[in-house]
Amino acid sequence: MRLRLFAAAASVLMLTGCATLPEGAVDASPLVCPPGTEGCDPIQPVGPGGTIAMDMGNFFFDVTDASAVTGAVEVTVVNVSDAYHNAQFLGAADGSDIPEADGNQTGVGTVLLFPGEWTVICTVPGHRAAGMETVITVYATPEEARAAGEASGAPSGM
Ligand SMILES: [Cu+2]
Repeated sequence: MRLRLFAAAASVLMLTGCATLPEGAVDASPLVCPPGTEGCDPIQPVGPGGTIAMDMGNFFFDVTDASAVTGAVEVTVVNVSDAYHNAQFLGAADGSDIPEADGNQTGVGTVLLFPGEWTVICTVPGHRAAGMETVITVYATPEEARAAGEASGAPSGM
């Protein structure tokens, strides 16, 4: 038993021992891209976009229209409660809005989204934990969005 432990420890040492840095790597620093420099602009989704609409309240999101295709997506949030709420798409591309609305108001924001499944939360402390989290799918093409809408029987809005 003692011998086996020693062997395991030795192999860990050997593994870490192999991770020697190449000469000069210690002095290397991350590439800095001055904004606006060619080839250094943030990667943005390209596509027709589309719309997402959802009700939000204490403490839920209820998605009423999700026919979004990658690109600049117009997100409408209808606040059906008395309190402020918002809808942040976690990981959305640089330049995205966080759609928000005061109590009993409607807000609109543009969110830049790649295809995929997006987690949406309310950023007011405690609201996500209380239930304000949902997942919305953004499709790669209008055809894909339409097919998904037909498959689910939900109106695609397109
Ligand atoms: Cu909220």
